[in-house]
Amino acid sequence: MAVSQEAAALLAPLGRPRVMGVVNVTPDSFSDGGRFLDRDAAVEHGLALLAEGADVLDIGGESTRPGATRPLVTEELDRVVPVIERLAAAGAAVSVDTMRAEVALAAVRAGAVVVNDVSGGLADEAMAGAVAGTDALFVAMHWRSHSDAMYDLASYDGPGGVVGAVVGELRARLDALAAAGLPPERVVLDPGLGFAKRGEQNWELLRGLDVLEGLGRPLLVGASRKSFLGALLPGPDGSPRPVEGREHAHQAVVLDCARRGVWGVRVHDVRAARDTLAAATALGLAVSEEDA
Ligand code: PMM
Repeated sequence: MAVSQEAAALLAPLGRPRVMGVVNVTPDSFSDGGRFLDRDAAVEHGLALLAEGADVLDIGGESTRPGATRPLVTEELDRVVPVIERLAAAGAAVSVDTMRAEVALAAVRAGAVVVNDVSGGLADEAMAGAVAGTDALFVAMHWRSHSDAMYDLASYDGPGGVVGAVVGELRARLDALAAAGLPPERVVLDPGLGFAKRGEQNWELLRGLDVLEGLGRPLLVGASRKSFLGALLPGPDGSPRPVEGREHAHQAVVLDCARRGVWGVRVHDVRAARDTLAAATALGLAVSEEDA
């Protein structure tokens, strides 16, 4: 199926990265601490992010934090579908952050125009075919396993190191998705910062984004609040900087994404990202991916 007009509009050149605002509807997300479990609060948070300039809202009902237990499908549906319905009705371009085909389909019926799968279709073999039958975009993130085992798989000893491995595995995802009926034109790629990557490997990936751009698809980058930023900024006792103190370093990443023509940044602080992108644009640093 071809993508919807709304989904196609999300791929049009904009001259700066799209800002995807995170709305976690989970009791245990490390960064929101469960504050938005309540649906009304999640909708309110989404509307606030929209008012701050979010181009897309990413609604997720499963925490991918290491050690988090997976919700039942019914729980995940119950968390995300009502929130998506209300935010889509309010005019937001909505993305659903899920690894489950059943949730993706219900989300698209509720108004989502993007399916953001951190496993790139690997966690649920029905995902690619299910999304192929809709008119939504698909975000395929680099992923090696569920969070309980992902750090055991954070070794990248082949040629090209972590960048070479991520490029090769994302290329394989593009091929597998196409074989399931989901062509590359409908896919956005994401290096999956923090997912089976240890501190320095995330910086290598960010420095190597131009190699990922060689895959010919728009890129989404999610660095916001992640532990590699905390590890960059240790306190006097060597402990990582807590989540709430990582935003300034994150904005340097957002600026670099603008300079490189990245398609989107997935962020918690939408206002900060839009401010950085406004300054990047005024400085002539922000480019569309075609011009990068
Ligand atoms: N990171 C998280 C969740 N979903 N989706 C994409 N596409 N890329 C990411 O980097 C990503 C994601 C985990 O972060 P959170 O717990 O702060 O939402």
